[in-house]
Formats: sequence, C-alpha cells, structure tokens
Amino acid sequence: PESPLRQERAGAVLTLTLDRPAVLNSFTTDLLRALFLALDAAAEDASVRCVVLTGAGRAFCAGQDLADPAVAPQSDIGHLLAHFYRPMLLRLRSMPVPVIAAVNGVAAGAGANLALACDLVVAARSASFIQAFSKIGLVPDCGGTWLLPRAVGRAKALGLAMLGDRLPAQEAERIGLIWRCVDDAELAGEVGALAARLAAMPTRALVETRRAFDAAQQTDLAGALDHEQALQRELGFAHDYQEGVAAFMARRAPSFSDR
Ligand code: T3D
Repeated sequence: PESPLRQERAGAVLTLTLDRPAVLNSFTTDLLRALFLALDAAAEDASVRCVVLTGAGRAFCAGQDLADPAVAPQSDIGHLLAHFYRPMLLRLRSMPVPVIAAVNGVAAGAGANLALACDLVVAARSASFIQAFSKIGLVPDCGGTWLLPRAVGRAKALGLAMLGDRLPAQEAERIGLIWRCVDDAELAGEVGALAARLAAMPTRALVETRRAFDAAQQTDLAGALDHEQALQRELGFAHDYQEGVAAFMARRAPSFSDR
C-alpha cells in the first residue's frame, strides 16, 4: 500500500507531507507510525538540518481519523495516545534540528496541536486552527493542555479549547499563537526560504534554545540563569561558536556544522 507520508529532500531540508488528502490528512495509526519513523530517521541523519511538516491538498491535518477502527466507541483511546501520539509528539519536540509547520489549510484537533508543537508555524491566510476536541467530548491532546495556555494565556486558551471555534490564521498570528500568516500563494516560497535559512544556522544553538525555553517553564529566574550559563559554557567550546566569531571578524559568511 502507498505510504500516507511523503518525504522530499531539498539540500539539508527534509519535507514531510501528511498525504491522505481525501480525508484531510487525518491520522490513522499507520500515519502516526510513519511520522514517528520519519522523524526518528531524520534525527539520526546528520545531513538533515531542518524539517518541514505540511499537508497534501486543501488541509493540513484534521486530527484523528474518526472512522479508524482504533477509535470506535468503547475502544481505549488512552492506549492509542500512549502508543502512537505520545511517542510521535515527544520525538517531534526533541528533534535535534528546527522543525517548521507549513500550515497549508485547516488544522483541527490533534492536527492543530501537532502544528503548534513545531518550532516555527507559518500558515497560509486561508488556513485555520480548530481545537475540535470539545465538540466530540474530549480534551485537547498532543500537548495542547500544556502548550495553549503558555502560548496565548489561560483566557484565550480556555476560549479556544472549550468553544472549539475556527481560529483564522491571521487571528492566530495576531494573538501570538503562530509565527506568521502569509498569503496562500507565498506559503511554499516563504517556508522554503525560512527552512534554508534555519538549515544554514548553528543548529545546536537553535535546538538548545527550544529546550531551554521549555525547561524554563518549570524554574525560577535563578534556575534559568543557571541553565543558560551551563548551555553557554558548552556551546562556547563547540565549533559553531568559534566559526561564528571568526566569520564575523573576517566579514565573511559563516559555515556552521554542529548538530
Ligand atoms: O478518539 C479520538 O478521537 C482520539 C483523539 C484524537 C485526537 C483528535 O484529533 S480529536 C479531533 C478529531 N478531529 C475532528 O474532530 C475534526 C473533524 N473534522 C472537521 O471538523 C472538519 O472536517 C473540518 C473542520 C476539519 C473541515 O471541514 P470541511 O467542511 O472543510 O471538510 P469536510 O467536508 O468536513 O471534510 C472533508 C472530508 O474529510 C469528508 O469526507 P467526505 O465526506 O468527503 O467523504 C470528511 O468526512 C473527512 N474528514 C474530515 N475530518 C476527518 C475526516 N474523516 C475522518 N476523520 C476526520 N477527523
């Protein structure tokens, strides 16, 4: 059978496309497993320096495929989350390279929170985000309960999660939920340029920045300062710092390679 996930390489950028357009790229266990394995392989492949996640057709991802037998009424959804969503989400969030979500269309339920778990979210103007869970009697998953209040504050997060209304990309940008909203025709170009730019940057520093932000959620200022100091010490001994400073001094473009 054809893979529900398409993979394309352009230089150091790997693009993963959720590819079940007839059902708005909704998640089956096959797709979740394919995504986990592709992320895992990219994490191991030192030639990959940025990952882009997008959807085929008019949607980004409509969340769990509600027609999948794995979620038939009376089945154990907790089991599905534990064995498929959790490993995929944790793999995504711990990638050793920056991850961009190119949100080409609607992102609903787990699809919305998958996009929001990426490092930079760029959405087409016609795209939207829907915390669809409450409409079928569930709570936000894929880290939504952790991420949403941190991203936009409790009031907005509860409004989005309880009402499950469609949040247009432009509004998502305005409230700080995503990095940028761009015209539909510009999405591929903007994301391509952004991915190439990130791929040429000091990968390790970018990834430690994500990790430090996440870790800082659980510490006070002194704890964050300690963590920054430890990271800076480590990065200061690494190649990319030496290269960055040397390139600056010589007025030339740097060539970063740490990952
Ligand atoms: O049990 C569990 O659910 C476990 C928990 C998992 C976490 C979750 O993700 S829960 C949330 C699940 N997702 C949803 O509730 C969203 C369901 N979809 C929608 O609300 C709408 O499709 C959209 C708002 C996303 C888009 O609406 P629209 O009008 O643009 O498209 P449409 O006509 O509804 O959908 C197009 C087709 O995709 C349609 O099939 P058809 O009629 O052309 O044969 C539709 O049934 C199918 N589709 C859309 N979303 C899903 C889906 N099929 C299966 N599962 C879906 N989630």
